[in-house]
Amino acid sequence: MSTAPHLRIGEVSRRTGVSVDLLRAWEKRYGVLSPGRSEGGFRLYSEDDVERVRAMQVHLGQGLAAAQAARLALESEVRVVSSGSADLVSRDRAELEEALALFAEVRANAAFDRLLATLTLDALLTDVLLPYLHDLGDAWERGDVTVAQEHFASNIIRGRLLGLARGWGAGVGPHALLACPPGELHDLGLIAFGLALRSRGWRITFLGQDTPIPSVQEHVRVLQPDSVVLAAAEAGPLNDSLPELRELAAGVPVSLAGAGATASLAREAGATLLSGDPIAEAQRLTNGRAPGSPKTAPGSPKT
Ligand code: B12
Repeated sequence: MSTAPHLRIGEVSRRTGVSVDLLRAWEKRYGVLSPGRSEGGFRLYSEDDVERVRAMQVHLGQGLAAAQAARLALESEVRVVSSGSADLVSRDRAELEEALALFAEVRANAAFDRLLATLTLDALLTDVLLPYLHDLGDAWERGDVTVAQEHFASNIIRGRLLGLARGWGAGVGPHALLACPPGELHDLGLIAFGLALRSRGWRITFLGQDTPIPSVQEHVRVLQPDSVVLAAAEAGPLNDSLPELRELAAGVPVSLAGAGATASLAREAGATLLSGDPIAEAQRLTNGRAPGSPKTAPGSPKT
């Protein structure tokens, strides 16, 4: 990313949900932030600083000690794509696609590892995996890819994404409960969304595919998430659960997402619509939260 410093510390705090005091501590103790100076002598921070703070939150959320989390956050800078590595990324993306089509699990995982080492998680999802899944569906529809190839590829990707999700239930950030309604098996977008929320400091409870809404409701009472997000690739599963969705949305903020979620469905359910892609919506949900309240300050107690 490498942008010129232009953000005051309050803005970094607002974007990441980490308190100003804690940001200062991370800067002083670990060098996670490296500010420049405005003409007036104020410290100014860059988008890279924001990325490093987010990486720090992810590592803390995985239970690492602060010093170790900071070291990894500093190392993760190499994951940001620079223009020089764009060729490398397209080569690895092509390699991943070819390996998946050939049922070559080891090759596919190696290409995935290289992509993961080069790209931020947001970029891996937005620029590689989500477009790839989309293309895969088109190829399947055209008959260029068999059902077996599609199943193999989506299962490898699902496994890798859930591997990255390990520990996403830990931490003290806002809490999102994610599920697909009954009959819905497309949960890859929801997993991507959970990962994007996680890297923005959220805590995730993931119920996955085909979840009865009354069962979600039963556990919402105890888990008390800040947000429940239900995703579906087609409208049917959401439509079929409308009465239960209405009941759920009466007690907790509910959002509907995925290609099956429409504005009218969301209105009827008393839910909000997340109509964008998983990464953009994770950012929007995060921005929409008021900073400062105890449940909305990801990362704050750990120093
Ligand atoms: C992988 C896959 C499967 C896997 C799912 C594995 C899994 N664990 O998710 C399996 C094999 C189970 C499957 C089954 C079926 N599938 Co399918 N599948 C796909 C495929 C190839 C990728 C889906 C995916 O994950 N895409 C990645 C997501 C992120 O992209 P997206 O779906 O376009 O979503 C966009 C937005 O809606 C949004 N979004 C999506 N989810 C979320 C979640 C949140 C929280 C947010 C904020 C945003 C968001 O982000 C995306 C834009 O970036 C798509 C092709 C495609 N075009 O997507 C078909 C596709 C979705 N499947 C389709 C069909 C028809 C089926 C089956 C009915 C096939 C069959 N005859 O059995 C079954 C239905 C199963 C069921 N009951 O749900 C159709 C749906 C057509 C439609 N909408 O009318 C598609 C589009 C293929 C096609 N071109 O025809 N499928």
